[in-house]
Amino acid sequence: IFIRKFPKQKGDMAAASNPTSQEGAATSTSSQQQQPNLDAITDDDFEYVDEEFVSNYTPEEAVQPQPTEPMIPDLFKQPPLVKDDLITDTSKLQDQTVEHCLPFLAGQDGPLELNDYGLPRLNREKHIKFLKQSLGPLPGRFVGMDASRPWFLYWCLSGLTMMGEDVSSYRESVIATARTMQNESGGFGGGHGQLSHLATTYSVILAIALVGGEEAYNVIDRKGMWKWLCTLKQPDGGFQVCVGGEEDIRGAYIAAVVITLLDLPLDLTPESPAYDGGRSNLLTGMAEYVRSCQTFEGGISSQPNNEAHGAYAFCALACLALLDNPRRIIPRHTDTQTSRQLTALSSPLTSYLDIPRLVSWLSYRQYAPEGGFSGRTNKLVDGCYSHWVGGCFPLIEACLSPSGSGSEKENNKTATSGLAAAPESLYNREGLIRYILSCCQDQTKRGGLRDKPYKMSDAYHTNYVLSGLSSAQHQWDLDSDPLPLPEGETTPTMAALGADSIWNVFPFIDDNDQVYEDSDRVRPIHPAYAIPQKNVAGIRAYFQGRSGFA
Ligand code: FPP
Ligand code: K
Ligand code: ZN
Repeated sequence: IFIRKFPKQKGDMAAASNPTSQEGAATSTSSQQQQPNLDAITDDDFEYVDEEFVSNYTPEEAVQPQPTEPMIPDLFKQPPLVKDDLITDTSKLQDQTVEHCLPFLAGQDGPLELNDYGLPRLNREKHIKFLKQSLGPLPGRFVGMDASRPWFLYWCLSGLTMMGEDVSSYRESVIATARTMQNESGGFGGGHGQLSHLATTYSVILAIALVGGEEAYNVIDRKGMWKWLCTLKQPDGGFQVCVGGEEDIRGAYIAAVVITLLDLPLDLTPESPAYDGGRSNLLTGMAEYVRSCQTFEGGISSQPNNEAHGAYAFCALACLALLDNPRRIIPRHTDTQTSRQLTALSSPLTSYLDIPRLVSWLSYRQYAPEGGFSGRTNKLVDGCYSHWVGGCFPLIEACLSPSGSGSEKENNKTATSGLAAAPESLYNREGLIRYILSCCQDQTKRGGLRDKPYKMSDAYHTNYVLSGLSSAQHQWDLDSDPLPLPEGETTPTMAALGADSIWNVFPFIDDNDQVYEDSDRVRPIHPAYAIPQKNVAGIRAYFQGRSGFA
């Protein structure tokens, strides 16, 4: 039996229980009816109603409590109450963005059917159709995106997978396409004859993992990949994104993904710029490189001394989470009391980020009333940061939670719903979900998801908005404690210390704040690889089975 909460309006209750009360009549203007004072609603105004029970009642018997208007908290209905007096181009754009978002947040985006909380449903059919179309031949104006063809594969297959589609029927076409993109010198380019790049290599490998199957895995030239990665490895621990290209934190994250998914040998070839006679390997100095990208703001930049940006915060956390157990490697001791509390579980020698500062920076990324995240200080909300910023929280929450909290949660099932009580979050999940469902869906027949209202939907935003929705709708628990590091080591030089971490996932159920129906929950994806756990397990199992380059 599903138990569901219906909000009741304070005014209705007062009128029903005390018909002689003048108070309601005297103060109730029509505009107040449209805008009930939500602050005046207390917990007593909510009750559990058994839907089955209600539906078996005749209308005369049952007064079915219905909200008179969608339950939208003021936080998501009004411009910010505290504002800076300084007016600049930046502040004007920010104000304009709020003006654009408010009607969508208030459920006034056309004649849509809204749920009790004022939110449109996830328009799966339209988004699925949009992604399937984006996988097919694209019009001529997309010629500039030619080198991004592998990205389209990943974005579309990943988005479809999260919405519950079986993408194995794309296996043959992914195999044929990937073959043309692979270079003899290792790695994948954006198309036939294009230079290998880590970004295109990452998206081809994830696309292969998503369609799955030995024939697809077998396309990857592991030996070439290993040699190529060795030529990208730099003496300071990081990776260039292509031969002679820039070294940045995307390179480090993607290298960690490729090394662990393909179970590559870690030895460096003598051709590697980082080769030092056998003391260093592919992982040496990588975590230090990640640390060097944390900025004065607490966020992470693409390279040391650049501006902190959400996309790089995800790369940093996910990279560390693949190198070692996040509980050990992510936090770093500092002298403040908060830091001591937050890093109580970690060892000072082996952890790499100042988490209190990073959490502070990440928290500043979530805006009200928009509810979504921006990518950097003084910039605008954008749906894709639902993943780049939102995707940081499962990694941070997991590394700060006590070990084994997943199984504890199972035992704490509440009697009424049979579901786990919602733990606290480091960000406002309701706000993000409101932004995604209200502002990021293209409700025309085009479908797809987008940056913000009045922007065009595209495959990139469709995928990353859905990834962000997925992380907001799930709770991840790291179920493994750090294994001891090898004798004398203070830094990860072994693959799989992190990639082997066991993660448990639960639907995030919040009895107070779940503002969407369970049918609008998308599938979970691995917090660091950003594809489902079963696809990670499939490709890893295939390559772990082979020693050397047979
Ligand atoms: C700014 O764009 C965007 C960046 C500085 C970084 C973008 C990088 C990624 C999205 C992904 C990197 C990760 C991998 C794994 C390849 P903008 O100025 O248009 O947007 P903004 O105003 O929101 O900052
Ligand atoms: K942007
Ligand atoms: Zn974006």
